[in-house]
Amino acid sequence: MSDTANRTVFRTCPLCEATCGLEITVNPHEQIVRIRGDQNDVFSKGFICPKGSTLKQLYEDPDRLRAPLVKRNGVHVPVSWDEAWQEVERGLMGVIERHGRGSLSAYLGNPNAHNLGPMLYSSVMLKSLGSRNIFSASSVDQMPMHVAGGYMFGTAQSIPVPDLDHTDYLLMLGANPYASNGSLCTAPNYPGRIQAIRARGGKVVVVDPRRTKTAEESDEWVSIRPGTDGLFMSALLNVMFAENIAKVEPRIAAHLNGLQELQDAVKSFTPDVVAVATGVSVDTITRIARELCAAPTAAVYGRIGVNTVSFGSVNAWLVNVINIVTGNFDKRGGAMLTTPVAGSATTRGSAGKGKGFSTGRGHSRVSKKPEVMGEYPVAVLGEEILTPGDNQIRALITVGGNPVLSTPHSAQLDDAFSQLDFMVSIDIYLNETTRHADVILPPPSALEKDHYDLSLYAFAVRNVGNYSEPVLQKHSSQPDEWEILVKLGGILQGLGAQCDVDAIDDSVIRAMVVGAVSNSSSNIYGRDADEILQLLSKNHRRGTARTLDFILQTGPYGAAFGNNPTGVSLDVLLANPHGVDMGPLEPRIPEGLRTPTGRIELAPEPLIADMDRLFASIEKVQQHDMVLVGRRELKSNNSWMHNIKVLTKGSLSCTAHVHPDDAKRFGLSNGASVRITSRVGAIEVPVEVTDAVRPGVVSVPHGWGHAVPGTQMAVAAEKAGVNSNVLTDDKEIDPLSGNAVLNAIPVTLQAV
Ligand SMILES: Nc1nc2c(c(=O)[nH]1)N[C@H]1C(S)=C(S)[C@@H](COP(=O)(O)OP(=O)(O)OC[C@H]3O[C@@H](n4cnc5c(=O)[nH]c(N)nc54)[C@H](O)[C@@H]3O)O[C@H]1N2
Ligand SMILES: Nc1nc2c(c(=O)[nH]1)N[C@H]1C(S)=C(S)[C@@H](COP(=O)(O)OP(=O)(O)OC[C@H]3O[C@@H](n4cnc5c(=O)[nH]c(N)nc54)[C@H](O)[C@@H]3O)O[C@H]1N2
Ligand code: SF4
Ligand SMILES: [Mo]
Repeated sequence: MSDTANRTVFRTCPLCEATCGLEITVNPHEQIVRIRGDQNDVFSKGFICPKGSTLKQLYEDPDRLRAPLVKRNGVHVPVSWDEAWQEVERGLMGVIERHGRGSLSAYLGNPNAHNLGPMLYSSVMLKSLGSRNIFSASSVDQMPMHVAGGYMFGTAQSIPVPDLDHTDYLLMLGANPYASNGSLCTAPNYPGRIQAIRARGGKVVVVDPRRTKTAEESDEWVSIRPGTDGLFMSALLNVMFAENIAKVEPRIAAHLNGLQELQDAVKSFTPDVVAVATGVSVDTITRIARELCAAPTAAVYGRIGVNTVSFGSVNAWLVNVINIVTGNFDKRGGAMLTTPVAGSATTRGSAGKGKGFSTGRGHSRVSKKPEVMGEYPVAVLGEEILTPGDNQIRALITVGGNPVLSTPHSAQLDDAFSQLDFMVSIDIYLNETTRHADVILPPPSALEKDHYDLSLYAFAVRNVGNYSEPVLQKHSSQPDEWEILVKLGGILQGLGAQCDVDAIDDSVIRAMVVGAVSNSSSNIYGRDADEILQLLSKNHRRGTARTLDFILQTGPYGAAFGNNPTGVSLDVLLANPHGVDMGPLEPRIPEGLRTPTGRIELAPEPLIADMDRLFASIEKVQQHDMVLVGRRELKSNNSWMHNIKVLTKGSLSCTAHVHPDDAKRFGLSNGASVRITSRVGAIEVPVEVTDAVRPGVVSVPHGWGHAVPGTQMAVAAEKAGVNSNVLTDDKEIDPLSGNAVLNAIPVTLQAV
């Protein structure tokens, strides 16, 4: 290849959970010529969606921040990195002096799960905070799955994944992978994998209040009343026990606690008791229960629509329970724990037993919500800032999050942010949230960072690994995202704006190595820590690359620094730019368990206890009231990709979907506006009358509402839409996980 030729590089797409491989062509001027699917990617095999190629537009977006911004007299102005760091030190240390560390807080948003730097280094910043006020997008998303998996199998990461590629029957609740491309089931070309189930003679059933594209492309759409999936699933179990068709595999039964308690807990949930409330007929419930038990293999999968509701944890638990009780857990074609290449909590420690899972190490100050996974529910962030008293939150650090659009009662949160003493945001845009920040620290563009999907591969339908080096060189003054987090950590530790990032990084990796060589279940137990550190630091490796190499080498397939010469290391991944594939998911019970009993807990006490509240909810269903649900669209990505013109062109998608019967009832017509009011707020939004939503349900997507003063997203401002989280209620959370309730919100409609 001559100097003037284009070069081709491969990089995993960081935008959603599907982890598609991209083939990126770069010209000699270091400009992106083309991005398309990598045909040779071991996992995605060329599949991409319309967002994948927009990494180019994101990189080139003139609104994407290239320099830190500091707010001066209410206006954000670009400054040098040195100036920005001094401002951060002054602000944070000032708040610590005046109010103590209990007044500090941090919020981590969704992109962190897709970014190697924060995956490996946000803990440096969070530990240095010295405050329990830690929040993240997990509590507007998947926290119930961590809680259910934690109680049942022993770690928060013990989330079984539906084995899409081998199952004969997929029951999907509250998920729309044709739009989302899947979640906590990493599966590039999820739609293709669904069609493959059908092509091999299997069946796909979709439970959703909306007739989504996924429902349309499946065998059966079960239209359910929002918020009632717990009733529906309890009734499925009730039928299975009543008809004696439940069949736990003997291999699993040998490691199971709580079958009788479970059976007792679902005894009152007969199909006829739940049919009216759920809107699903007795016949349908009974038939689906029988089909699940009769299928050679089956997998139940539930996501956003069953997690972000009042019974989120119960729902996540019932999904796991049905997989176990139908004989489909831990078996090919069922729901399985993964064995990720980089390892996870499910592969660490001693096999088969652990310290288990618990919540409530601390409670939030104002409304006493229990800690879950080291965090408090983001739904209480607003009240923690607004309620005076000791340890009232005065300073906030956001990392790749836009809670002003993405979390409940967002008008209150917006107001709360304006009252903070000091705020720092690590973000690529000046948007609805970061406009409140005193300092914004921009990380490099995705194309200028290295990448490995540490988080998402832990929930993938195959055990794969793929590392991407930066595609483009970043400007020499631009710190990497991990360096920003480490520096922030150093400042919080009191080391000052001039602190030595490399020295902190060295101490982080040293602590990891020292921990591993003294841990009898590590594959480098007993080795010399200095020797390992030397091997890790060859080629002057540091930061994300070095830490990832350590994690890979000490993972389940790891090279273990020579102990396993054919094992995985960063060098192996560098030599395999299309990824490595360790094969399909394999059974892991009992070795994969980390419960204190060494058994699967089918009936954890906190979940069984919540069944009374579930039963009581039957009475509360109001037949004629309207409830709000969300929806995702393929060309949108939560709140932050609306500044990309190729994605937002065409008709505005921020509309309220209303069934023709309801349109008639409330005098609404296509294109006219409807006023939607909830307990906490009201929005006005254009109506789209469609029978793709069930009567009694209004659907508005989240992540819109951009035309806010003080932001810098010119394209997004042209098609601003409205913020649906003005309607979601900060006082309604799933009590066990603290997860926000974002679906099944009681609302009233009024023609405007
Ligand atoms: N294009 C695109 N892809 C994305 C994202 C995006 O914003 N855009 N976001 C990413 C993120 S952060 C996530 S977490 C995943 C989420 O991925 P999914 O879980 O697939 O999320 P949704 O597409 O919102 O699908 C949720 C479905 O639940 C339905 N629903 C609402 N309430 C209920 C209910 O009470 N019961 C039932 N059964 N269904 C209900 C909704 O109608 C909707 O169809 O997607 C990821 N991928
Ligand atoms: N009503 C309703 N609300 C919802 C949902 C719903 O279904 N319905 N879904 C919920 C879900 S599942 C989620 S995950 C949350 C998401 O909630 P958040 O994570 O709070 O919001 P995002 O819209 O993902 O915002 C991401 C932010 O990260 C910035 N960013 C992008 N790339 C990078 C990067 O590489 N580094 C850094 N540092 N910043 C970056 C963006 O500019 C943006 O400010 O929303 C939740 N909110
Ligand atoms: S499906 Fe997700 S990972 Fe794949 S190209 Fe689209 S946004 Fe990227
Ligand atoms: Mo999410």
